Amino acid sequence: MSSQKERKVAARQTTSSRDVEWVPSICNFCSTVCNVRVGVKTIDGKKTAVKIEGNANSPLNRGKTCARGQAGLRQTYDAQRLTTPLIRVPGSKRGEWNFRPASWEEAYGYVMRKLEEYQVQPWEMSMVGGWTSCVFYMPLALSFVFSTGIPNIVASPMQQCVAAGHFGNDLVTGNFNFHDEVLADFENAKYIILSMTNSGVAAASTSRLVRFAEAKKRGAKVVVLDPRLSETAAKADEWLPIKPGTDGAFFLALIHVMLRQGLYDEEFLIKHTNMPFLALENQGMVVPLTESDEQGFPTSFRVLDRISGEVHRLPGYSNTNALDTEGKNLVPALEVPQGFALDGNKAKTIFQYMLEQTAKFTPAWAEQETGLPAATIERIALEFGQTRPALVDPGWHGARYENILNTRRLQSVLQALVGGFDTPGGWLMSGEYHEKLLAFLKARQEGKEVPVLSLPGLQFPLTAAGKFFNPAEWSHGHPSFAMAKSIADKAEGKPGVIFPAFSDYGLEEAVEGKLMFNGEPYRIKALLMNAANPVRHFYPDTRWKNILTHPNMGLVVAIDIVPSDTAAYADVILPNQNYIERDEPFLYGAGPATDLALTTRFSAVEPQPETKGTADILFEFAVGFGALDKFMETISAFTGYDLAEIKEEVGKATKGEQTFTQAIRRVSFKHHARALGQSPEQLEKTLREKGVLVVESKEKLMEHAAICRCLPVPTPSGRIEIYSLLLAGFVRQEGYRINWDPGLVYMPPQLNQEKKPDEFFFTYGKTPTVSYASTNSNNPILMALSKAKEDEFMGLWINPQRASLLNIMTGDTVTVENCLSGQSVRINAFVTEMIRPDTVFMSSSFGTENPLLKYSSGVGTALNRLVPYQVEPIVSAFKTQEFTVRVTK
Ligand SMILES: Nc1nc2c(c(=O)[nH]1)N[C@H]1C(S)=C(S)[C@@H](COP(=O)(O)OP(=O)(O)OC[C@H]3O[C@@H](n4cnc5c(=O)[nH]c(N)nc54)[C@H](O)[C@@H]3O)O[C@H]1N2
Ligand SMILES: Nc1nc2c(c(=O)[nH]1)N[C@H]1C(S)=C(S)[C@@H](COP(=O)(O)OP(=O)(O)OC[C@H]3O[C@@H](n4cnc5c(=O)[nH]c(N)nc54)[C@H](O)[C@@H]3O)O[C@H]1N2
Ligand code: SF4
Ligand SMILES: [Mo]
Repeated sequence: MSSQKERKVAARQTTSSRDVEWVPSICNFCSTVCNVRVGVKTIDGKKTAVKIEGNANSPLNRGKTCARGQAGLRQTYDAQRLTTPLIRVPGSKRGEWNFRPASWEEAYGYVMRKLEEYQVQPWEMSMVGGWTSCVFYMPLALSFVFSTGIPNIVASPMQQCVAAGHFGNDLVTGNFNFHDEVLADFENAKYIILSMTNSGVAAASTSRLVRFAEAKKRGAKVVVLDPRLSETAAKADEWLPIKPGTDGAFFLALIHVMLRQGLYDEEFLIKHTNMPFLALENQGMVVPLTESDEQGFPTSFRVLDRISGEVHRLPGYSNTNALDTEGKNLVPALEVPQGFALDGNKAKTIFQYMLEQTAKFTPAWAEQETGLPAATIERIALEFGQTRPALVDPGWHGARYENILNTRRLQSVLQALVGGFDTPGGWLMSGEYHEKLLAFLKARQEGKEVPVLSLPGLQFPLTAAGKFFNPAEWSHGHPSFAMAKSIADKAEGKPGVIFPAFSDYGLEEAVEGKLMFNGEPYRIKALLMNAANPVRHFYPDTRWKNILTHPNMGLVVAIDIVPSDTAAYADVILPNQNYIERDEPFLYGAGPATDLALTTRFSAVEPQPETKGTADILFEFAVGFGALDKFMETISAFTGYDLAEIKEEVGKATKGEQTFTQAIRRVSFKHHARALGQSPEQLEKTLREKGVLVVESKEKLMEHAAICRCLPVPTPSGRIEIYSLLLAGFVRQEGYRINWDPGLVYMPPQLNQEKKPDEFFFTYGKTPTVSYASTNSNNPILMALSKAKEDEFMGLWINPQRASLLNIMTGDTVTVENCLSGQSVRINAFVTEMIRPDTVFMSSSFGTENPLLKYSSGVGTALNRLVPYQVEPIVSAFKTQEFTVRVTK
């Protein structure tokens, strides 16, 4: 579209609001997944989207959207959109953008030929996906790889986002917040602490922001830990400019004070956590006294009953410590008397062990670490411990320091001390999570298996990712390349990674032919990417450019909407229907909404004629690989959908009577309609009208499905695990390392503390007007908003104290050099009091390279040109701030 034509469409789009039809959809600009409605008008005989608004029926975002969501329809009409398959011109290099338009048949034919030419074996391929692929196509992606024998998926919301932080939360609570099973109930909390988070709440994740705004209105006290005055910190009652990477010390000091002053919910700790469990010293570690079954799951624990003064056995998996294995009522003691012994061994409770472990973490100690005054830390501990309900936000983006898993775990422990799970003003589990947990517990009782995708909380990743790690799960005997790399590391005496789920760990070595497995090279020769932009979103950019341009890489396929920085490195680009154009293949739970609700997207406007849905592309590949039957069987096994129904509907798709997307969507509607006792047509009608169907309210769910009070959680013990049994398992498996200490420990960030005046701690974060660094940056409206705040949004934040020493003023171009890796970037300075003097900050939202993206290309500085490849040893999360930088004018 010419820009004149673009302006004409834009002008028409702002005319009268009559004759607008509203079609429900789900925003696709960030993983907050707000429910929206798309206003559609017929212009020149063509349905055209003219407005996007929040859906007022949504229990998630309550009718609101952020600027990015509202400006979303610009993506649909982006003049740079991919509208036809493209094949790289022979003789050109990857990265040059030299493509010719092709038909879908040609594109598929090209893919099949290349796979044959390079003799690509199933394990020599990897899928690569962004959060969109994860949230909307997980059932298909997992089924696709298992039916075609591909043991590799690299997923961008893991290593560089949620994997480490959320795993820390999940170890305590048993849920799986990676897929958003927790929503903090800000609006009912009276005291809120937020750490290392900004866009996850106020800048902006609408579903949280609406609740946060309500909390502010109701007068909750808000404390924000952030080295800079972020959008969220600006709305706080207290901004604590903490030294980067030391949040764990702050939380430990809070725990220290609260445990000693009795500022905890005693009944909750006694009943629903493992604090009263009796533990023994064993090889230098304190471990709870358990019996276990053959698989190593605990079958009993011991506690000292306060009433009888006797030791009782508790059932292994349960939500409560108030009943022993014989059903007798107990009040377990948090502390046992000095000299207490069990079977001749000195024993204490986990609570007492935690008191010992935290003894040194005084506010005065934390002052040394965090740079925050001890008196402030002490006061906040008292305030937090005495105000109910008090809430510490679980946090969202992780991947900054090796200690992030531990830090987020400590936040969860703090939340446990105030007993704030599934209670007003606490951490509320999503409706979908409650539904899964109920079904799981029922199946467990009946000795039945649960479909993988319906497993609640941690059970899901442990089972699903476990399949990728186990060579025996694959007929060709290869685990994922990431696990192969970890096995190779250990053989060389290096630590490796325990749980490299959906990770790119070892990918470069596999492409270069340097990764060995069972005495042979484990190669990766082909990549199939959907909604992924690793050249911009993985660290560092050069690593992925090397992977993509390496001569051993036989085939790169990218499914995208726009010519992204990564699509430029593909051999074949397949254009996707965009989010307002497409009917999705499934009904979904409404994100972290606390009501149990169903939602989906409805096609609002005609898709670009030559674009396809992701499901249909996967279907064509499954057919091409001769794996359709297995694909259908796996979808059924993973989702619990009826196989006969899948076969019937997909049969029509193979005959060309409907698309594969339509086929699976019909099965999905039938499946859910059956459960609701209504017809699929009725369900579709309701969803088309409302966009969201609330199946059971939060209030109802709380009556019979609240975690802890009513149901055990998916931790190994069913209790909230302040002492982590999973981490204790890592110690048994791998030997001790502080990273997996099952108790309460501090891991300082690995940062040079003796810095010269031009050396700084490095921090980054997101911008309210941009999602990630690419999803919607080529949007003229959003770009105009970003440019209106250019200094603040695109500049390097630096405090005037240091800036004046270095003779730097706002607008000056400075070089930022990574003191660890030597990588360097140029960026304009933004001199401001809003940041600690020893720290600089930059936005992670800019630096697009592909010149075809005319509004965003060349604007700002790319974060991943400064961050080296460094990962931590539990989930291979990136350590994106674990270095200092030198700033020169
Ligand atoms: N530099 C930098 N890197 C980051 C971040 C950052 O802020 N800056 N954020 C990190 C975080 S928190 C996360 S969660 C990840 C997110 O990383 P991703 O999930 O990869 O992020 P997106 O930008 O949403 O998507 C990547 C690609 O999907 C394309 N796309 C968008 N919509 C669609 C669609 O409907 N269909 C298809 N097929 N493609 C689509 C975009 O054009 C883009 O090329 O990135 C991480 N890495
Ligand atoms: N506008 C916008 N909103 C989004 C997204 C988006 O791309 N853009 N993406 C969505 C996604 S996928 C995610 S993961 C979330 C991410 O949302 P968040 O997890 O909230 O991440 P950021 O917005 O990057 O905020 C990080 C904040 O932590 C601060 N910080 C850096 N280091 C430290 C430290 O050591 N200690 C402390 N206390 N603070 C530190 C930074 O200054 C910054 O203000 O946002 C979601 N919402
Ligand atoms: S927060 Fe904004 S961009 Fe993210 S899903 Fe909601 S409306 Fe879309
Ligand atoms: Mo993220």
